[in-house]
Amino acid sequence: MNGRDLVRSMKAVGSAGAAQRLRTVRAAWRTRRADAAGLPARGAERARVPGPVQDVEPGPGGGVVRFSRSELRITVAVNGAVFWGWDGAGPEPSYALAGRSPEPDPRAVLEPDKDGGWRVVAERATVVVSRHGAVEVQTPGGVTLRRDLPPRWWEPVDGGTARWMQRSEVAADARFFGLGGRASGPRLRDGTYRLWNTDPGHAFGPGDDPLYLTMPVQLVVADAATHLVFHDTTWDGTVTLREGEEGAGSGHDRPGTSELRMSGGPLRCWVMVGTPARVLLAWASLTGAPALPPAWALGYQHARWGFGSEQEVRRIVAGYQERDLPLDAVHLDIDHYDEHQVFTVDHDRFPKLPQLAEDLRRDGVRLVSILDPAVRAEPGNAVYDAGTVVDAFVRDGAGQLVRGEVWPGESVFPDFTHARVRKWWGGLYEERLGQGFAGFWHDMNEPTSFAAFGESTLPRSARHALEGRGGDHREAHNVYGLCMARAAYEGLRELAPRERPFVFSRSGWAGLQRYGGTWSGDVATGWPGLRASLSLVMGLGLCGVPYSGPDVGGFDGRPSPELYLRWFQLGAYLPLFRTHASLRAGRREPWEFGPEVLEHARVALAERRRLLPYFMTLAHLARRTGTPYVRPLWWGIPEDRALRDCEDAFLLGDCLLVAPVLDPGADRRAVQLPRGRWYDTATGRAYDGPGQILVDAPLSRIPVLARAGAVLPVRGEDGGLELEVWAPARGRTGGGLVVPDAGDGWEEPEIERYVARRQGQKVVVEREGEDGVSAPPHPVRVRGVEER
Ligand code: NBV
Repeated sequence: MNGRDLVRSMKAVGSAGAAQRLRTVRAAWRTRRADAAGLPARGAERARVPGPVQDVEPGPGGGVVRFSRSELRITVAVNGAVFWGWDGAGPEPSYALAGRSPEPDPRAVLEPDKDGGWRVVAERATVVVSRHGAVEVQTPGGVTLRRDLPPRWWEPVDGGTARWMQRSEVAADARFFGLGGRASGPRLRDGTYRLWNTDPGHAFGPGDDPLYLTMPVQLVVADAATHLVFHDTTWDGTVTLREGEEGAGSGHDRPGTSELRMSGGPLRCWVMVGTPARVLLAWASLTGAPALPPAWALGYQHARWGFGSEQEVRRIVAGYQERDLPLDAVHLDIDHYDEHQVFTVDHDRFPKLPQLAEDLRRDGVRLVSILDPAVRAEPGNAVYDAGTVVDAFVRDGAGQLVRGEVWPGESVFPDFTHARVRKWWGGLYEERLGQGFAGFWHDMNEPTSFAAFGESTLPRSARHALEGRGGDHREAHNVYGLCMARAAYEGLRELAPRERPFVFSRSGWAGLQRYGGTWSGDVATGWPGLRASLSLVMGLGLCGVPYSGPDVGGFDGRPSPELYLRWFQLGAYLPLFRTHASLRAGRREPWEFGPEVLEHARVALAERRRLLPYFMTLAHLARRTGTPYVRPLWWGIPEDRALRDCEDAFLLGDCLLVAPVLDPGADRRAVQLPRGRWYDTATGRAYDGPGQILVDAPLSRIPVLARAGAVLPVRGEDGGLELEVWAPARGRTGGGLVVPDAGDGWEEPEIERYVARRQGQKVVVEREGEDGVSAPPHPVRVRGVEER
């Protein structure tokens, strides 16, 4: 009896739990054994610092500064980003970069600084290198944003990868954001955050760290400027953050600190300085424009692990239709596979999947398929056999296939760091397209292999191609999900060239946005989980991945009707709006929580549908500028310190401020307003920021405020585009951008620009074009004219 048969027969006799335990113990044991044999033992180490400066060699965009025991290469790129790398590290090769490294800016030159140091002066930042290798980033006006102390390496005496540490100081008033998807943010408090994509193995809450999608990206917001720093190293590491403190009265300021410890990989980083918008623009130009989701992926989607059968899917879709609730997509989880094997269908329970897909599509509902990377290691399994032919699976140092334990049983893992493997895997989506799936949901791609103790992933000694350079899982782990997303995206572009691919992935790394989005993984059902889900969306957006959203209602258990509703209302304003839950959890259809919740959920669904043109516009703007749809309140005013600390509300684009209810029993809540006039969209009442206001938040809705002067595209009652315009305050003007829907292909719609101004009691809206202004080609609805 092989392992899978054993697992099956144990399941059959009702001991699935024991079977699971057996699998996990076996996997953990394998991992340990593999690493003991495959990784060099860590012997004695020698510490190293750069030492004193020796000489310099100017080069394009900067140059090389040589120290007695290392050298530092600095290059200012044409997009304004600054690169530096120690020990000869250059910007390439890199998994984060969208293509080649940007060209050096010829205007930036290396020049002597005081005390024997050197500096590079660029348009947006000055980089000063001290005699002993401290590196300071300053604003063009000379204010220090970040000071990196000389790095320190620890090199194994017998050769091998050095680990290193980089300690940095930031302004006392600075706040840290980013590091990928973090449950306890978006503002990252004092603590240590690990850089190692991890399936926590249980539904997570704010205390769980790390999660599925980490990245060495910090966005640091301070009075003087915002900067983004990206350490382009895929290895395991930790970042210890400590916010600074400003000296009161005559006291001194204590700077904030960041201490990055990496277990290997190059010590190199990119820094971008400016406003948040500028910084994210530079980041997107470096790591790639966010993929534009098809319009339906901006609607409402419903998933569940365990729909179980075609009839059940039809029954649920009919449930939405009977109640006249909009639904744009249904997601099928691993239970529609044949014995959990990816790229298969359980024909007993899903006998006519293409027919189901076609019927749903006729009703405007797309089907989305989950995809796990693990492939059952069994001859006769078509995916395994085909993968074996192209030598697709990860091997160990001895050339043996690395086996893990995942849903299909004993499994092997495609090595997505190999172009040939990506090509093969991408081609497999043809089967999915043939089944009628329109979108793809990548799961378990940290990658996860069950383990009872130790780490639930591949052994660190597992070998990977790493694009021909060769290396092991220590280096490949964090980019496994990213490379799987790339395989899918590139495959789909070939298989269905006329449609924009829709891929979202649980794991990923810097640059994931090029291929698609993500979701928050298995968030725990509870009020803390609700809060964590907002933290993840905001944090990921600030790292350049703008499309994400939580499992509305939480992944496990059963939310109270109130919690479900509040989650639903928040989800309606997030890019990915999807209800989903575990096999073992309660149901998540909006009618499962009583008639009152259903009516309020209906309102949220209708509002989401009404806002679709706005979401489409935000998706286009994210693609063109890197600006996330969901932004922290400080986005346009990073110098407003009260906003920097505000984590329970967000801006949806330029026009709306959404203040979700995150606590039980609340029927009003405080909202921290940025400066300017804001209208409560439910009551029309105007408020003037900055400052804190108290607004009603009855169960029927969460507070949403519109910025005075905003012009936002909405769907009119006849389905056509309308402009909703919020009256500018007297003496002020407003405006907005609209990118009309151009279908799910590649057509590039033109951005429409509108201006709004007040003429007495009237509000005039005009379209700005190259030849002057004209009347808008869409109906206009003005709101908020009657002032309080
Ligand atoms: O495929 C089953 C689930 C899925 O529903 C969920 O969204 C993923 O995050 N998956 C994890 C694997 C099992 C988790 C216990």
